[in-house]
Amino acid sequence: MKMTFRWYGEKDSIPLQYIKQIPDMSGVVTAVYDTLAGEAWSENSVRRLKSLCTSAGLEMEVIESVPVHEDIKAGGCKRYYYIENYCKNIRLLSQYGVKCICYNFMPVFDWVRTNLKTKNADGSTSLSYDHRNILKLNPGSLSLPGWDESYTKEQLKGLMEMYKNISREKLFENLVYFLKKIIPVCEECGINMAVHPDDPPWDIFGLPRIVSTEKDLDWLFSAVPSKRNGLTFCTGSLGAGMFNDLSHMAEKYSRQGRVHFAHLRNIRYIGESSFSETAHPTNCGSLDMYGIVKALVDNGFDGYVRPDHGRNIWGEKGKPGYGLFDRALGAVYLNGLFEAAEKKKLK
Ligand code: DNO
Repeated sequence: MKMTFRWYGEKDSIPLQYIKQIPDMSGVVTAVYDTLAGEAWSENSVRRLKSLCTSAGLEMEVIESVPVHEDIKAGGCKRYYYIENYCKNIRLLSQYGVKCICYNFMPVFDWVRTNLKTKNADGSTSLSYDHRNILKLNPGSLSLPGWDESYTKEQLKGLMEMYKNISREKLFENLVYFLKKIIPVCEECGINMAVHPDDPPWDIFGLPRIVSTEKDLDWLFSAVPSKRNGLTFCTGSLGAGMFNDLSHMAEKYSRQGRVHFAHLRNIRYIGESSFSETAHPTNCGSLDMYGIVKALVDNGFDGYVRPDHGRNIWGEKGKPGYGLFDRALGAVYLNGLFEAAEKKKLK
């Protein structure tokens, strides 16, 4: 297992040196942010990112994300062009030592929360999602850290219209079409694709979501059997659905060699389809973090891990979910869980 930390490139307020100071940190998970979603990345940008990481003593083996253009998701007429660019990006990244690419296939919107600053009793703040408030949000003015918006606000309306004609089945077909084109390139380049589950794992704003449940994942892996077609096991995303049994899924998909990357964070259920993000430890939320880590380790998981959204603590003014302090605490806690699970396995 390699512990990593998400870094938003040179514009991130967190210096690479601080990330390096987190004990046992192997590298960063990053991306090129100077290019529109769907376009080919420039070699200069990738080279620069890599050299910044290397100078800080950090690896750059995971990219999150290479965004998937809406034309690919919707099966639009320019998808050939965007898939071609995607393949170019895979090839380029492999030349710079990248081993894993995280992406998502959520139409239009990436992860969604209804409140970015929910106050906790201890004075910290967390991201939260209350399903009753979702209809009050204006999709046109939403934006969260890390969203790979491949559209302008003006195009948003058109996109929402276009998706009215796209069923779950069609979306799934488009995902399989995309994977069948790019996986051979991944095989050639030694890159694993790790789809990020829908967050939260249900349809939003009337848009279908198809990477939410065990059934969805089973379909996906049987449609494209190559082991290069894998998963980002995101506990906070899958776990937001009470219907997902995370220890079982961690066991099953790591045994199948599908888990290339894990986002490990905890949430607390505040209703059937509502939750608040918490500190990482099991005792702070509703998910059994040790049970999940143990299931991964016992079943041969040997991929990348990163702590996921943290609370904002100690007065830090970071990007919501992506400050330094709570994520660093999360990394240290997760390293402890892995050490315990790995030693137990050897006994
Ligand atoms: C949210 C992140 C997501 C993730 C993308 C992957 O915090 O986990 O934005 O990076 O869905 O494409």
